[in-house]
Amino acid sequence: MADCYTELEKAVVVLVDNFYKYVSRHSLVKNKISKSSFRKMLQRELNHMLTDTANRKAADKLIQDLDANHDGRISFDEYWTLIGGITSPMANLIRQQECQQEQQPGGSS
Ligand SMILES: [Ca+2]
Repeated sequence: MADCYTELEKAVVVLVDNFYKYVSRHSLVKNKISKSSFRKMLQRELNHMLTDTANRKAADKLIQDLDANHDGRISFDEYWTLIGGITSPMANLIRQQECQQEQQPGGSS
């Protein structure tokens, strides 16, 4: 079935799969990522887009900011806030690059 997915649908599946990859399976708390697993995810999966992923203090600060209900774990909604936080500046960057390309003399016409 996944073969017929569009690029966007595949990207959504990747984002959802990535969350469940780091969910603590042996924990009594279901469907949430522990702090240590979240730190692991930052280092392994987001080390090009986020700086300081190996810095424990910076990672803990990020977890604190995302942990909306202060239970010390990252739910799917809280994880999604992180994804939004990463993609929003990326969208701005892509828009800026497109504007610069349009303004360059001799650019594509
Ligand atoms: Ca939480």
